[in-house]
Amino acid sequence: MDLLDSGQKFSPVKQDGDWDTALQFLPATDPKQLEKKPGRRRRLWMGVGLLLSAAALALLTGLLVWHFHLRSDVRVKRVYIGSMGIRHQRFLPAYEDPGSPQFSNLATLVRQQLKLIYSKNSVLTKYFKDSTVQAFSEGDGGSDGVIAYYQSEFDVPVPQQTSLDEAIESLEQPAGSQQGRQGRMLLKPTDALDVNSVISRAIDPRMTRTSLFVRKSFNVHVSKAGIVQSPGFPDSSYPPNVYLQWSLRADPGHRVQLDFHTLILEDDCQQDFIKIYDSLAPIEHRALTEQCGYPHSSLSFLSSGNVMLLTLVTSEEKNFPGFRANYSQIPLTEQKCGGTLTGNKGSFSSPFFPSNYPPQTTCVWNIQVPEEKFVKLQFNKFLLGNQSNKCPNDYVDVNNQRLCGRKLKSPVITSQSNTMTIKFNSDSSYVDQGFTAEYEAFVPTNPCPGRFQCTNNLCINKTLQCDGWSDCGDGSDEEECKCDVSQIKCKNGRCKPKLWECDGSDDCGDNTDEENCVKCKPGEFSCRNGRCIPEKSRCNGKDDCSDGSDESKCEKSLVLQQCSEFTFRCRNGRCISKLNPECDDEVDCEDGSDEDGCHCGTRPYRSSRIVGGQASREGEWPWQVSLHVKGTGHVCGASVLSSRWLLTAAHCVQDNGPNRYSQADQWQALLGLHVQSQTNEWTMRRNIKRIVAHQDYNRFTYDNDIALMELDTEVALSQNIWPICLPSPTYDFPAGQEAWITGWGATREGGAAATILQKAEVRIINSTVCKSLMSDEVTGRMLCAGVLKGGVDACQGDSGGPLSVTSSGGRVFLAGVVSWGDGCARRKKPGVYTRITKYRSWIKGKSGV
Ligand code: 4AZ
Repeated sequence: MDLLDSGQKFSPVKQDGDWDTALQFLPATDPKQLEKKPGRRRRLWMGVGLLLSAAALALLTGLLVWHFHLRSDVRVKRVYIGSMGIRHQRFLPAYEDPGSPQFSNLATLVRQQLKLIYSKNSVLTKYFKDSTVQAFSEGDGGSDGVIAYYQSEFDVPVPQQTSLDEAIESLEQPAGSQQGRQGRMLLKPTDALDVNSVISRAIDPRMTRTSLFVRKSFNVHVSKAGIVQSPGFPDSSYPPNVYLQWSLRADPGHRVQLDFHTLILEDDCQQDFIKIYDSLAPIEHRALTEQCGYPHSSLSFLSSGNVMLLTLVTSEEKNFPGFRANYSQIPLTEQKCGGTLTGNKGSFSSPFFPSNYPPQTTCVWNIQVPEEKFVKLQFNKFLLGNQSNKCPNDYVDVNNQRLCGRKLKSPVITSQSNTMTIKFNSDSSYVDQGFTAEYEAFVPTNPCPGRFQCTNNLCINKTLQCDGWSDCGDGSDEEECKCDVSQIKCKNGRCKPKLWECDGSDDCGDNTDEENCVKCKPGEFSCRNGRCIPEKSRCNGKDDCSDGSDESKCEKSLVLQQCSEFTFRCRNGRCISKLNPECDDEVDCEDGSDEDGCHCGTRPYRSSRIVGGQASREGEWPWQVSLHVKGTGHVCGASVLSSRWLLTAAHCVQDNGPNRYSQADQWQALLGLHVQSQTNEWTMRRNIKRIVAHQDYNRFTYDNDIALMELDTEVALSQNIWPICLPSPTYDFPAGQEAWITGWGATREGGAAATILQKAEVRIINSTVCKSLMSDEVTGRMLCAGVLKGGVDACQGDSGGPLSVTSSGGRVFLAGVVSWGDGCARRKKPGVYTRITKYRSWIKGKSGV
């Protein structure tokens, strides 16, 4: 279900009476062009009319083709947005007011100067129409410079558009060219202004859409901190078909800082988006970011100078709540990056981390450790734009090797001496969150004293070696292990419990534990039902095994003739072979149903008890709910499925002596809560209208421990309240996969409940192993997760809460609901969860989600 489309409705705001529709600072066409013509009504003439219309259409198409492609004299309007650096010009406060005579005087000089510049190029001078100056700001150089922001309009024959673009770009001279510094050659004795740089780019075409009938600009001084928000926020959605811009100015010698508190726009950036510029005009060259949808990266931005431009463009349909952002200013001198780092270990990060780094910034760190030692360095977070060859934009340079792109953890980089130099560089556009790095000195002959050295040079505790998990990240701690009698030896050298052999899941990582289960010949595939088929018949779209097992877990999605328990069923009833295709941002079903209802499982940008866990950050688990019994307080957890429905455990809603927990009026749900008894503007409190516990819940065995709760009124989804994705019946959560448990339950067996929402990482545990470990029965409708050496688990009060798993595409799916266990966090006693894949159609049937 598309939540924002169906359940949650954000009705478009009525246009505000005082909106300035007259202020046209970007080209817009006449909205009358959009009016529909009245249709023909008389049936008798319909046939004739259709014939004539077809003929007219053909004629019109022909004319248009001739008009635009064959006639070379047809001209189109082309608009360029630019900035001009002017030296030896003091910035006056009156330059901020376009109505002041000082503004007009300087604007006239800039327009003359632009005309002069264009007159020196035959292409530009031929097609130039006019320029307008939109704003001025203080120059980069400080007291004696001004930057003018302008737009120039050209009328150009269609075939000449490219040469016009080239001519405009040729105005920017690369630094170090024959004429010297950028733009310096533009100065002639006749010039009225001392111009030192000119940058122009064609405007983003989405900003000149004909449908944008409202255009408005706001000027904001950020010397006093404040808030900018989209019209109507948070009570109603932003208006359709608008171009809005906020010009943010800090005091000279300061940067503008803009931190988004909330940003919820339409998913399609072609329709609705915000774009932020390191400039007062939307010059593509100075764009810092473009955002749409519900981003979960850092949304805190800094300018390089004292100005920033925020723009919002919306379309006719699908309007969402919009945004709210806090602005402030910080002194330019506040950025302390780079320097000499000494000592045996330490850490450093890109400027302003975890905010996005500012553009046009360079920092250099020199690490110096004692003479007999070498340096090793690891980036823990590394988010520097797109990976590209030679990293021409933003990069980190370590020992003269450039790194860029986005990775979670880098391999360890080592030096061959006691020094290491790291340089960070950002260019003029598109920023990212940056990096954090740790360094450590080591003795080259003994790099990991008392610890195990991974192939990637990481050091880990020796106890983690050969424990079945890959702790190094490159698997080297699980290679060449001596296996004990209770283990099997995988071909790749790893040891795994014998119990995991032939259980249908590849625990070794090279499938050794699943081979030879049925004696199939080499080159054959063993079907789940014991049959042998040629290996090449796997994933060919045909059910060669007759149980479908050869057509599951395929990398490519093929539409299959037959469905099986291992394949994903599209809404049109056809099945596909790809593993976990739902909400992976790739359409696999012919009817697109694998990507329907995917407004779920994403986290807000800000992310930024359980036993053995740690406090989570606010907004990190927006689907987590605290269920309170009125007059008692927190009792159980739950997960948000939609703006109306929650999912919890059936054992939470069973009558217990005098406690009538099965009655909806006993409960209250707190959504968007972080700290118990500390609600804030994001916390929503709702009464419960209806409880639907599973009809086959067994209070002795905890089988079918699942229940739905319907809220009495819908909640608005926000950065702290967001649904988790539900897996389809064939979604695969393999043993060994990482999962997270969250809740306000007890922090040790028999202990007190947590105040701050806790989180802990566990792993999915193989069902055969789990059944052998637990004293009570674990059914196929249950799923085990935990840490077998103990110490990490869900506990009393966490029941009903989510077991969250992040898919390869980055969305979070609900693998389980906290149900039961043998105590809490005991060694070899995993937690037992309700297996959600078994209840997908039950949930759909009862709630419609
Ligand atoms: C409980 O009592 C409970 N260790 C929940 C989970 C677990 C144990 C007890 C799992 O709600």
